[in-house]
Amino acid sequence: MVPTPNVQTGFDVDCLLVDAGIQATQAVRDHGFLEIVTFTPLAEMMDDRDDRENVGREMKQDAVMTDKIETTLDRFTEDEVSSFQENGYLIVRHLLDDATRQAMRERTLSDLEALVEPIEYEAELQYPGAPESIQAEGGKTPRRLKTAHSRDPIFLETLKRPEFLNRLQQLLGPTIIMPTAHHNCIMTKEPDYSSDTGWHQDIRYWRFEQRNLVTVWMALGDEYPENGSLKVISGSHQKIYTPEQFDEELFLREDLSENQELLSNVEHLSLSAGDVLFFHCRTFHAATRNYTDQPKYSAVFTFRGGDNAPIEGSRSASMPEITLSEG
Ligand SMILES: O=C(O)CCC(=O)C(=O)O
Repeated sequence: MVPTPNVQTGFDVDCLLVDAGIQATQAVRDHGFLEIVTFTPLAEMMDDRDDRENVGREMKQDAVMTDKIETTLDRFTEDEVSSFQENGYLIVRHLLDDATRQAMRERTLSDLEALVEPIEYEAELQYPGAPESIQAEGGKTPRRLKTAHSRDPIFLETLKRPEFLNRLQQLLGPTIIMPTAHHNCIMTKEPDYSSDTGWHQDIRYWRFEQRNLVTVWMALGDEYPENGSLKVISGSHQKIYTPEQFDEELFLREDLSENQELLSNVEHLSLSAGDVLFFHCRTFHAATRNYTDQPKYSAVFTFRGGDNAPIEGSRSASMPEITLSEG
């Protein structure tokens, strides 16, 4: 099998850029194609730095001119958009640069240390594995740090970057609005007292004019099945379900024969630190508790387009929204 050549680009390292260019040229020569696995929005990086402008332009031009290059610049490729539409989710590897990820992680650790509210505790939801009550041993184990956007400007600053915003616009249209009532949190999965989340669609408790929202899930560390990474059912966002397929909390009933075909198509996702998962609000997903001795953290935000207002009086309309772009 021919190995997939790849190139990593970085924010701060000039020589890496030059080096990346040499590697890229060599890879295309050797293999006839190139996959850029880590991308930094070159245009943005270079626009900020006049003295580097020419190098950036040349590299960008090389990238678009070379046949068969598969690239993840600052937007999805057409294939990626099709893949998202077909499967209801898509992972972009290393979309989050290391410095940003570390800053998000540090904020997470300091807010956890001081238990900065608002926090949702595992005990509140009583999912399998959660402590019995807030007073029980491990009862003060957070499940998510809520209102992430107000904890640190880094979250919104990052989401406004072209590599996030362009992609959201490709999926939702030119206007991108972030409801702060949903997700907008740092999901935490602690080793000893975390819980299992059953199969669900996020839209189950949300109320918008259309059932069309996209969630961005940023891995602040590695995520894999043992520490409770997400599992998804590919294509499940396109199907129609009857109320009988769900339990009273609107989890998919795993005991029903009519749900078995769906449940036989589970994909276990693994994310490396800095990978970003985009998924549709109707895509079924679930996760186990964290079976390792290290915590897992993910920053999670949800977005709608301009033509999809929350229904008045619903929880979805109960908190302010943040406009990231106006079409
Ligand atoms: O990480 C998990 O346990 C799942 C979280 C989740 O699906 C959600 O909050 O919607």
